[in-house]
Amino acid sequence: MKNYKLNSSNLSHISESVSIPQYNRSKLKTGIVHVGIGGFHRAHEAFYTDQLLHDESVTDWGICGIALLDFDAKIYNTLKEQDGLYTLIVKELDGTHTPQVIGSIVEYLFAPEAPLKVIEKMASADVKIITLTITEGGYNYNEATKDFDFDNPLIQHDLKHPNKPKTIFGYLTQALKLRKDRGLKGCTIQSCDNIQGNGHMSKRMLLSYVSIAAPDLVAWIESHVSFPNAMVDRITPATSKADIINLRETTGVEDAWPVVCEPFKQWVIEDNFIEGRPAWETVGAQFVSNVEPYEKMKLSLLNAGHSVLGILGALLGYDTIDEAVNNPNVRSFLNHYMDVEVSPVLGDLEGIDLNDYKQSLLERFGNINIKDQIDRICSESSAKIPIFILPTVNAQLAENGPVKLAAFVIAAWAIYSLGKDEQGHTLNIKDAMASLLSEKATAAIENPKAFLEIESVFGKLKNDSNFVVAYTQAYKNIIDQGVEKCVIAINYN
Ligand code: CS2
Repeated sequence: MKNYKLNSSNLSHISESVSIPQYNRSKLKTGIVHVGIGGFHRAHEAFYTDQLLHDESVTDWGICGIALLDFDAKIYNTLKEQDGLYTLIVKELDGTHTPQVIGSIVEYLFAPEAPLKVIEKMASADVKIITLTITEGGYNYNEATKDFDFDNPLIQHDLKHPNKPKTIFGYLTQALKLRKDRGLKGCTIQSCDNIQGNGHMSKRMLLSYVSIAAPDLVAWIESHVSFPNAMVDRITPATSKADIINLRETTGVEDAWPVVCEPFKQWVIEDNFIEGRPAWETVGAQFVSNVEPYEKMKLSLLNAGHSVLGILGALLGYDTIDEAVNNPNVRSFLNHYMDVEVSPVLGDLEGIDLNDYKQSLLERFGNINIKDQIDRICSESSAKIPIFILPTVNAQLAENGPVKLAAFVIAAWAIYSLGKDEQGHTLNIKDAMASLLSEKATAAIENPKAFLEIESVFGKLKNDSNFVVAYTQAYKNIIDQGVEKCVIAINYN
């Protein structure tokens, strides 16, 4: 088999071994600007959109992918060399791989190199939707103040240099200002991040910033921009070297950065698009009037489940989520956490069978082909735990309900933050708050409660005696006996 570099001119050769976009990419208008072109976007929104573009009457919804951070240079360069094309490899449950070339990203920009081009693109009359995957931490929300964090030096930079911004808030403000000044229409800003009420959060954070950066713009945004909430889902591990080699060896496609993902996908979107939208429902997305129950369910079961498996699994020395969930004691812990502490606070989930959902999560976590990295799951836990786990804890505490298992996970996280697993191997901690976490974790050796003092993560949780008692006991037990013995000994009644 001959190898071909993935790019537009090689598509016809590649089509013999892999499915390729069956539509004319050069005819597409860019109707969507997407910020954050990591694996998740390319396995999710860009995939749905690619499916939709196979209907050749759809020509308004090409995507311009924006790499926002310096760190994203590599992905930008890859997309540029490959004319925006990449391979999505679905890792099926039976172990087979289904590779497919995705063509919906038709333009790409590297913000640190071309900030004005990015602002112009976001302000373009053809663009109706700006979508975001900027991670949980990207919204610049401070849990302690429950507000926008103006102390962030990048935000201070953007206030001083509006035409050379570094954050999403600086970019959106300038682009919306141009739209207003030019008498153009507004647009939709659609978050695709794992945050409860992600549309509300985007709106609130953006308006906080605009109220200082460009106060005259606030009212215009309120009447010209919509912020739909959405629940997004598809497990997308980091691509490994083996994935790149395997793709080349089995198909001849040389793709510098393919994306791998599970077969499952879900996108539940609030139908609130002020300037129109693609008919994503024709390719499997669901449009509903209220996304909240779906978001809550996904964040507090799937994402929290991931964090539970990731943190306990890391201490146990595992590398991947399937290893953790396939340990029967850890699995049983997760099952009890979901049933006893999470399910009761989810409220009414009309039309959803919660038991089926939880069962399907265990299957997805257990997919041994996915090999989702525990490192990926535990990265940025300081931004994830407040969204995935603490709302459940707070809801339970408000009702005097059970929090023992969540407290166990937080205690395990405090021990994880010391940087070693139970065998003494170094853990690869990637977290914007890594140094504070490590400092508080060290203080916690003498006084476990010290870890809960990180208010921007835990809020006032340290003042709740029920939680503190359960947490402190769990901390001591894990130090004395290790995670496995503790989870075997836990009394779930
Ligand atoms: C994960 C998510 O980052 C995490 O901790 O839980 O990336 C998860 O895989 C996705 O939200 C799945 O939709």
